[in-house]
Amino acid sequence: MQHAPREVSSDRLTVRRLAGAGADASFAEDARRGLTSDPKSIPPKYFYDALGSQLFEAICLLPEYYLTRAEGEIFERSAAEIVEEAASGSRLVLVELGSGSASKTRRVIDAVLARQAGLTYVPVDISPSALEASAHALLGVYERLTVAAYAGDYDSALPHLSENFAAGTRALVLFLGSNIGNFDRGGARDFMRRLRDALREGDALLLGADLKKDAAVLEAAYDDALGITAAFNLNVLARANRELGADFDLRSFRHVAVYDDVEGRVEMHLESTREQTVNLSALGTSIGFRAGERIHTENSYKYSPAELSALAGAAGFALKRTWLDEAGRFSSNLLVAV
Ligand code: AVJ
Repeated sequence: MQHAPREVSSDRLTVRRLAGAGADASFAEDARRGLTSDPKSIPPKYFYDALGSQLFEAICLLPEYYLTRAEGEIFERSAAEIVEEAASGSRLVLVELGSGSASKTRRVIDAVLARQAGLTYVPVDISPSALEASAHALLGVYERLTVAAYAGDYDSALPHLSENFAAGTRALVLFLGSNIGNFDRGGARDFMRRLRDALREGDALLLGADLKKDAAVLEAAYDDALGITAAFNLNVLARANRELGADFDLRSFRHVAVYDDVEGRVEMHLESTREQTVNLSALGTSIGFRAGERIHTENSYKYSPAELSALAGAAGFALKRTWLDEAGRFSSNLLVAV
């Protein structure tokens, strides 16, 4: 159902910039807090500058990073069913949190447009460049689509979602690709409660969650042979050099990915390979590193089916149905706001 891109008229597109979008003062504050803490950390949302968003797209093509393909397989087989169950007879508005390139979203849009005449798509992404590129690409492909995009972090976008909820519609919120995995377990529940509060009873959430599995499979997914994930991780230091006037020597840090099976999470770190001092001129400060000292840059939590239904219930949703890929690595969970 894909056609060649054509010219896009801006009457079908709005892009609003919220807190957290693009180069933002919060990076300086969060970097200062994280790098002066023990252990050191930088929040993962700062991976996604223009290059970081593209590196993540490359990760999704890696043989080791099975998540994207597994979720794509579920959508290829079951998008029509998912949309049918989410709509339960009503017209849908489609929201996506962390939309990125929105390539998997196309199958969902196809399925919605097979059931209704037009569709409002509301993507939210921290990267304005990724958001604009994906919105233009989608509008070029889908004549019956209107895009109301929000550039910013999730929490800034939540109060705006209902601006797009016309009477008689149901929202289907896509939170795909294991994006939920960046929250710790309590943070995931709290965020989903805030999301629930931004929705109406009967609105749906399609939650893509990666499943707990063998450590070797998980660690390879976050430490690929080509070194793309290493570049993705190190890029946050390059961003700090550019935006915070820092002088990180990227060659003196190495990418580390480990699965902690007690916490059920893959951790990513940047490990200093020598004792060194890094200056951050925009912060007017310098940071010392011991040889082997790490900056914790990301957690990617993995779920069991039981944890997913508990999470849904604790956040004010009912878990209506779960779809798995053939190999049982990844889950798409349809939750309904109660
Ligand atoms: C975009 C958060 C879903 O945790 O799997 C991929 C990010 N980090 N490889 C994930 C990521 C390293 C990804 N999410």
